[in-house]
Amino acid sequence: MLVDSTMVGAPQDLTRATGPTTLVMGIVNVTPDSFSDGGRFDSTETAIAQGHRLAAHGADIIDIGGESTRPGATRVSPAEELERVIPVVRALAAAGYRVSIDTMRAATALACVDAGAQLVNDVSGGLADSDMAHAVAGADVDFVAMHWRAHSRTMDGADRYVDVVREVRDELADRIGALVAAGVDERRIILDPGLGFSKVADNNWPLLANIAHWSGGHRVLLGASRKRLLGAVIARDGDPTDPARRDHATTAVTALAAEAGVWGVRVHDARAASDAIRIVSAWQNARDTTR
Ligand code: PMM
Repeated sequence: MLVDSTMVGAPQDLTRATGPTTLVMGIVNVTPDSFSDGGRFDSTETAIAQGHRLAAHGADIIDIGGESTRPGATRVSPAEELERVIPVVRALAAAGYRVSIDTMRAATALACVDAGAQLVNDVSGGLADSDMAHAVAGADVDFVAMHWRAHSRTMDGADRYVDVVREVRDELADRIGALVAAGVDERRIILDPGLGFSKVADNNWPLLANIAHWSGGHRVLLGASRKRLLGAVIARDGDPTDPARRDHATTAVTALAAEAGVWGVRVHDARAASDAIRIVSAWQNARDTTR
């Protein structure tokens, strides 16, 4: 039952969402070397099984990538990237899930759209491959344009900012300009601040705290899951460098993102994210209907 906001005081289900809620994008890295889950899903079978698991745990979108973007990573060949992702995209799209392809290559993106992907997630926002903007313009897909300055081998050397919020806003605006000039419908562009990409831990927090200042009303995707910015904050006596121990911190970011109206969160633990978003919705609905 949808909540009627005029029924203040009447018995009603305050826990159901009345509007769009933050989407959960579950991560499937078909790679041997991603920082957080490298090697766990690097066979076609384990990757497909992980996609099913994420969907069962509440993921709205399954994001499939075949190239690690961890700092220092070397690139895989286009052929190898395709070989890793295509069977996984095909199987999970055929299962009825909304599939996203995480790639910087136009050819990989197009092949995956042919195989059923509905969203292209490009961590370079179209910068790494000059064919990407035209490819996306001709395809019926949403496009995630992430803030990015350099490939993994050199990105840690491109992390100087005077005003990180303004610079990310301006650099994303350049990307939007180039994409729209190539024919991409601006409404199909989703912006991502690129947490951890060419950013030391402290560069990320102003971007999270000031989403409205750089997103310009576009839909926003956040990829904080298990990243170093979280490890830097929660470090105690234990091992702050173990990404798998950052899931509670990730869930805290998800709740705050949902409260801020973020379109989607890209996470490893779909169940935790989905739970957090439902809790935020219940809280918001009670606030909206009983005030
Ligand atoms: N981070 C990673 C990979 N792909 N895509 C988007 N849109 N945003 C991100 O922050 C992002 C991404 C690297 O993290 P992983 O190794 O855990 O996949």
